[in-house]
Amino acid sequence: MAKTPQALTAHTAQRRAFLIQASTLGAASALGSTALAALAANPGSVTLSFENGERELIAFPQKRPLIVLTSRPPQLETPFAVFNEGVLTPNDAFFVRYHWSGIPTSIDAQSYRLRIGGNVNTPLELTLAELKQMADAVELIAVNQCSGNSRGHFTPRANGGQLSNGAMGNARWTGVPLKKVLEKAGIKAGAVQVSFNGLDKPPVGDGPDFVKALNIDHALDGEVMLAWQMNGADLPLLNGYPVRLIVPGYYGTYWVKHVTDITVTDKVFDGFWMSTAYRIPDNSCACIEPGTAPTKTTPINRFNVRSFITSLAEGTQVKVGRETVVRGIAFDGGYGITEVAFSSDGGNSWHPARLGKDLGKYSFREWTASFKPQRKGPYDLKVRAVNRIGQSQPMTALWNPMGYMRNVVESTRVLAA
Ligand SMILES: Nc1nc2c(c(=O)[nH]1)N[C@H]1C(S)=C(S)[C@@H](COP(=O)(O)O)O[C@H]1N2
Ligand SMILES: [Mo]
Repeated sequence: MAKTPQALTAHTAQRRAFLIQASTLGAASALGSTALAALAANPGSVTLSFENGERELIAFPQKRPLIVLTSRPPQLETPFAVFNEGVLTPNDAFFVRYHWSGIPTSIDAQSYRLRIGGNVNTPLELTLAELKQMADAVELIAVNQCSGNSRGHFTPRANGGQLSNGAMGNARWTGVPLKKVLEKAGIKAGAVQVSFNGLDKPPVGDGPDFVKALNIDHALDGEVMLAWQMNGADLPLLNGYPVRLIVPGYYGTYWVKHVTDITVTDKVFDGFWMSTAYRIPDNSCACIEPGTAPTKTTPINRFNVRSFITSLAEGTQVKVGRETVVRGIAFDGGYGITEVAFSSDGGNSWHPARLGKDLGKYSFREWTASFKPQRKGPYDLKVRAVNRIGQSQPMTALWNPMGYMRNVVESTRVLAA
């Protein structure tokens, strides 16, 4: 396959994949649900806009064709065009991330048990039905985003899966507050953290099992949830059936899937995935000079601010003198997006975008802006969001060795003709 210039983005590749597909089917060339249906028929491949960005699109169980990073275990990225379908990410298009290939391939909801133990008065062992009756069900719209979302766009290259911008998704989660379940078990004095383990395992038994922990106050904040539904349907198997943890505003690494064991600890949990992996430079930008090593690290935590144009792909042609409504999404770690600015001249001048419906401070926030090119030629479109506490996005990428938390202001280059 021909090498793709750096300038192309994931959605250009996606669009090109569709056009190839459309031509083989003799279909019309509107990007949207028709495009995705066409892709489903014969998924093909895409080229992400960084080195070695060629990826297959494959439909795993309960999923439409998604961008494959690895098959064993499944690590699947959402094609970027999906984010323009709506503000909620459909279950069959939601990204998938696992660390170990020992994933459950079928789960019996009848024999599933959730155990709550450790530093508690009354250890519990709950069936799925019992968990669902533990408290009134609550719903929350929240973004799940992998720490390494967009990692493939870093230069110098950062270690880890070379992902474009599709390791994120926004869904309506249904479940019970973790707090209610922990209160039923009764937290003993001296509790420090709560750890979470799921059904998946390292393949050979000698790697560190994937276990994550939250501080006790965080676990009891009333927002962290044990969820069994997303977007009104059972969780897809690959997204954590029958129950997963929802940690609003926090990176996906804490959102443990197929959770079976919740343990209250009386000291800081020191498993590999907390003490060694998923750590960021312990400073205000979580960044260091490219190529250097951090002196002190801390567990990754809340999302920073991000925003994307979803309605126009890189390389799209627009008409001179005609108004185009540009649309996109913005989100942050839960303070809420208060402002989105749009630029059509590479960031020289900025104009406020209109914010769409507020679906809660953990959700994608839709925005629109009008763009009316007055002359022929290329335009560099940019978008930049600000949250309630004034945090925004950098104009140049902040680097760290694992390529976490990328949130640089993105560019979408279009051509007016
Ligand atoms: N059991 C289990 N849960 C897990 C993981 C895992 O490897 N095993 N990976 C975590 C990471 S790093 C991410 S980004 C999210 C991704 O959630 P998704 O696969 O539903 O998109 O799951 C988290 N929960
Ligand atoms: Mo992740």
